[in-house]
Amino acid sequence: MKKEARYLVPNDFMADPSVHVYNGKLYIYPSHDWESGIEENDNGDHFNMKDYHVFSMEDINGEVTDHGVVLEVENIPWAGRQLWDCDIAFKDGKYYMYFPLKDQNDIFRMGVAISDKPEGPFIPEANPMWGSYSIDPAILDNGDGNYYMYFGGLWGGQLQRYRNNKALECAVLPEGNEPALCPRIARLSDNMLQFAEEPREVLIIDEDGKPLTGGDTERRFFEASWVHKYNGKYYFSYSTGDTHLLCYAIGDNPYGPFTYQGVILTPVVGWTTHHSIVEYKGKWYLFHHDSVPSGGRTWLRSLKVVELEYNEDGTIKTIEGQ
Ligand code: FUB
Repeated sequence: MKKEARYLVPNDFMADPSVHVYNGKLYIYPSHDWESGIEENDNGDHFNMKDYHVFSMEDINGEVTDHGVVLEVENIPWAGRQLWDCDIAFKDGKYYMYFPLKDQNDIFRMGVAISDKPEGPFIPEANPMWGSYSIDPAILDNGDGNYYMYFGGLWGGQLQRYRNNKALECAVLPEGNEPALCPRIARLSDNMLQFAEEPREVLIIDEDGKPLTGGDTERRFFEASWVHKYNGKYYFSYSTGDTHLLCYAIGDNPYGPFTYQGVILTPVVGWTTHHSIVEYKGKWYLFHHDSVPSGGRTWLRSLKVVELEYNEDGTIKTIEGQ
């Protein structure tokens, strides 16, 4: 389906939007792209982001307020480089920002920063979360007092360097009929600052119950986890990375397994595709990005929103990215 999308921040480059409704407003937590001069490579070194802004809106067609810089690499005690996609959770009057950042050994870890307000500023903890690795945290508030972090990303996201939560000597990417690498999930501790359990694999299976394979690049997980609930089901959505699709799979509980359903968004202009799905004032929206305004420069991306619709059976109507 071809649909009209709206660019949200035309005067700057923002990507990877995580969107939540707090106090009746939409709050957008994106990555902040900039021209750092680093050459494009498969390791993602050109995504050399150094701060986050927060944006809010009271109406999907209304003004977008920029709340300014809310967290910077230079203020994070354990920082190396590259602030990638973040997400937020609210609990007991505090807002927790979870962000992936390379440490001083160039290893991605998850950090936490805290604020009393959804618009920040966010104050970082002194150390990354114990046992954390890879990128793209997405937090599910399950509504029962439990919060879960989904995470992981291939290639520059370093997930192929781990098995069973331990670092490998050499990275291994499954190929052909080998089971694909899965995103990870861990319940968060009561104080929201650590994992409350060892991260587990989130299985994505096909219609016959078989795990998706590494060679199935049009369907297997690459990065950009997001989870939302619709009609009592859990929808796990993600990017297929090098095949540039946003896909989704449905499960009955936060841990899955999730059964592959189809494509939410066909490829956009730019290499990456990344999103969030949120309900606001009775409608559903897909927030995402593309590189049209920068003339296709993959590291300079622009935020967009488009309405997302379901079929009667709960499947999502595919949206054309271009
Ligand atoms: O923005 C940097 C990385 O690009 C994100 O973490 C990935 O999901 C991809 O969008």
